[in-house]
Amino acid sequence: MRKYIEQAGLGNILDKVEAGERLSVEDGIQLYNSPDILALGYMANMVRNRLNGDKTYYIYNQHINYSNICTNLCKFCAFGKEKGADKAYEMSVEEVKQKVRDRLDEPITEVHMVGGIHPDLPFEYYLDILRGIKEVKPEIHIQAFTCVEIAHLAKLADKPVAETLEILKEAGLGSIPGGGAEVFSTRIRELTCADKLPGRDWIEIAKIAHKQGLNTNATMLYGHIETIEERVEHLKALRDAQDETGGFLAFIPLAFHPQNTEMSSLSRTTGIDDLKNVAVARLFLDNFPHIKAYWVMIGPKLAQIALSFGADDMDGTVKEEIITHMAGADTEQAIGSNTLVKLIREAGRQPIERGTLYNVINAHDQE
Ligand code: V47
Repeated sequence: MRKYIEQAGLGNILDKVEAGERLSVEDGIQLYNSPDILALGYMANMVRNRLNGDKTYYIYNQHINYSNICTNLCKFCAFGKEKGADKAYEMSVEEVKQKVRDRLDEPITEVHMVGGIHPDLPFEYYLDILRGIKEVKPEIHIQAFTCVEIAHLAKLADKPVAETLEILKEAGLGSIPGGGAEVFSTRIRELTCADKLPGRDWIEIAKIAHKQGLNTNATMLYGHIETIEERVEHLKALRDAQDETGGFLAFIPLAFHPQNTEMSSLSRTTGIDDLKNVAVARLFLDNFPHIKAYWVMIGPKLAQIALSFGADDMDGTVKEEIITHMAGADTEQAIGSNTLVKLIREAGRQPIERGTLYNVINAHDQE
């Protein structure tokens, strides 16, 4: 394989990967520019095996999107709606609780809850939905509110972010999902989401959360108008932040879905670009323990292949996905845990049902 990788012009990077050396920004750009997906995959798989062996994680989770009413109205988003617009909705505290109650007979261990930047819901609402979920299912882990929402909640609470997080924690918040990161570049943010929290503030909030003992995830929305340099700059910012705090659990590359967005003239991402984003992330983010192949966005079949291209986590059962489906996703809104186990096993890996913080729930080794 060395000869093959050298012929692909990536011998210098293979040397570093084999020696466990950190890749430079130039290396990241070179990897993205290479069309040789097998060379990238081989190297990413080497790192994946070094970090996680054959272990491949999934979670029994349920997504709840409490409201899509949003003042940001990002151009890449089909989910966010202006208040009063057709398809705008907001759930009452009781409706959020009912979503959890409806699935009490399922072994769900995590609620993943995000929403838009709502113009007038009060801070108490957010505390009430956290408390409400815990009331219905006290043992559940709530992973909720992106760093963008946390910034908004701190404004509503009129308190510093650290203090706001403490209040949210007391109400039931367990960790923070990775959404809202998009691409940190100011150029991209100005063109696609000018009203959104700036990239450097997103990172700042993630770092504050880590210091308050809350783990977070990180994402990158790729496949629209960002350049390769901007992708690597994004990954570098995450790697630098992780060096400081160590609080990120997983990185999730998010494939842009154009339908029903203001960027609908763009086409969908390709399989090669999807795999490349997994592989480059695994190679570049040497301090991130986990890379997710999010089946909702790239489809279960490609997510399965991605397990040999650097990914060690398939996310979970999800139950009711709305954000990507409003933007034209053709995957199902949920997937059975048996299907996830089968996909993982057939990829020659060990399925492990995990909790949010990667605690092992079922290692499937008695089967
Ligand atoms: O924040 C919005 C992105 C995110 C589109 O933390 C779009 O484990 C594609 O963050 N096409 C929400 N993506 C999803 C998300 C997530 C999903 C799964 C796991 C985790 C985790 C996080 O989806 C948004 C935004 O970045 N998004 N519009 C679109 N048209």
